[in-house]
Amino acid sequence: NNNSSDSRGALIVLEGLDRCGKTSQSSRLLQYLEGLGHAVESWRFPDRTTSVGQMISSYLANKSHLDDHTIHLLFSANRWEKRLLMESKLKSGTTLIIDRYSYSGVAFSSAKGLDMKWCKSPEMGLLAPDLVLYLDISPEKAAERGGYGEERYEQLEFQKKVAQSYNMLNDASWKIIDATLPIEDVEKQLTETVLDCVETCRKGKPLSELWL
Ligand code: Z5A
Repeated sequence: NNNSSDSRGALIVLEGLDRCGKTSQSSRLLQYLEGLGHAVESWRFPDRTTSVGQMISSYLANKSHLDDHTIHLLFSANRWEKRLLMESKLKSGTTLIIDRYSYSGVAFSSAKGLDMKWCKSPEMGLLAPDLVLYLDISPEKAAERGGYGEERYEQLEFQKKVAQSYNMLNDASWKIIDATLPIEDVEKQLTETVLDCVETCRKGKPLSELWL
């Protein structure tokens, strides 16, 4: 479809272990695409600003305790509460760069021992990313980056299990990026792939839903 008013934005997700550099790269990608004149926004999950997000935030800060299934469903609900807005932004032509999404939901909960199939089910019907950029780094190397903070999950043994879970989620929309390189080199690996994806979506690639 060549009618530019029909062209949609791309749904681009950054995933990876804690300290892999997602936050740094999402702001760089935002600036890069804005610089080229694209309509683009950067989002992150958990979105701690909603009431569900505040429950998640307090759990992550170890200020509240929740059953593993309960927190899993809250993370998912936090994505569902943004689904309509996400779809309307994409359809109006805005590209979204998202720091963590359903893959984090499944990888972190299944690393605790929850069944992976069960973990995937509440994600069904959310919008599927056009591109998942997995910032690949070993848990040991990630831990060297300034050390871990105080939040739940920021422990080496747990991050190793998360890495194993992520390995099982890799599908056709994934691109594995070497996240151990200097920040500028990681960015270079990302920009070309992202531009291709934005272009493909602009040309009319249909939106689809999780979970394949
Ligand atoms: N979680 C979940 O369980 N279920 C879900 O559904 C979702 C999430 C969505 C909070 O996420 C936790 O929630 C998270 C998963 C779980 N727990 N963990 N672990 P969050 O997004 O709030 O927190 P985070 O993802 O762990 O983010 P982070 O600390 O912001 O890390 P980052 O974004 O990957 O990295 P960064 O801030 O860009 O960089 C970290 C440091 O490394 C910083 O000092 C940088 O300057 C440095 N850095 C970055 N890139 C490089 C390179 N290339 N070389 C050297 N140093 C670098």
